[in-house]
Amino acid sequence: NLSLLVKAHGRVEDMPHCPKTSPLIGGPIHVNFPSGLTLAQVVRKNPLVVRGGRYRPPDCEAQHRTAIIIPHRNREHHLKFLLYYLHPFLQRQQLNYGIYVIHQAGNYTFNRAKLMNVGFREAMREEDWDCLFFHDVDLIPEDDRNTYMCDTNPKHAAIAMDKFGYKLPYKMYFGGVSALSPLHYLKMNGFPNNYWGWGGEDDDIGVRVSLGGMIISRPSVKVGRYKMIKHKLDKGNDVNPRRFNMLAKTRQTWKLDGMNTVEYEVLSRDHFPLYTNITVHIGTEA
Ligand code: BGN
Repeated sequence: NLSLLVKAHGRVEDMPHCPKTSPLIGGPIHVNFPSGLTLAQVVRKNPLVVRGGRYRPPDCEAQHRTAIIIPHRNREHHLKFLLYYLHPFLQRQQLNYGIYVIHQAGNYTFNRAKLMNVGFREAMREEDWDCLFFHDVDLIPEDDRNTYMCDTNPKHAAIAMDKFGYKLPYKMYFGGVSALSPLHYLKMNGFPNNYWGWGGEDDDIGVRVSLGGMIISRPSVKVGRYKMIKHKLDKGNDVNPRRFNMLAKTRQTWKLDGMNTVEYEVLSRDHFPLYTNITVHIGTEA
């Protein structure tokens, strides 16, 4: 029987589809930060994760293909804890997933949103992902029912963070963790490339959602809970004083700046055991 032939990726074709709701999903997760945890231990705890931080359920065909995009610089400590929690969490959800860390090269001011644009393009180059989770490195999901799949509208997942008393800080908040399909992403021309430093880029992205003719969907506050790993404001990520002016102009600028204009140079692409690391030169402020 031809359909039983093992395909190029070494799998038998006619595995059953995974169920709509994974039987492995539990409820709240108790998050703490074990001292002395090493990446090697995280590797050992995740034997089914393959090169580049990729995983497919071993016994059923996943219904969802999700890429996690994590903008990063000098936060190895946070990344380790995120990987420690995220890998088992995504496996319990029976996803076909991959984790991409987008590392900004050099010491110039950090640009979170532009790194997301890079992550989108580089992840989609590798695989036909049907959902992308844009994920801060310091946020750990605290409930299994916060499923890392896309909705019919862009989804804001981090709606209840401990640092905001487990509720939204303001109605239009779109920061921390959000999920968009490739179609959503292109409809809003991706994210802005010109927010250098802390603040405002997530609000701009939220505005783009509505300018793209979409609305923000959210999980329930019971489920969209996250613990933030405490840290000081980073060096090289000063508060951006231009953010108010820029945010006032999103309506005029969103089609002129975004996925259609992003320019960068990939310096290296490493398929590490727990994630794909893309180090990128994204330039400086105009
Ligand atoms: C907001 C920031 C967001 C940040 C949240 C939560 C701005 C723009 C000012 C109009 N927005 O105030 O970027 O994620 O706080 O910390 O600074």
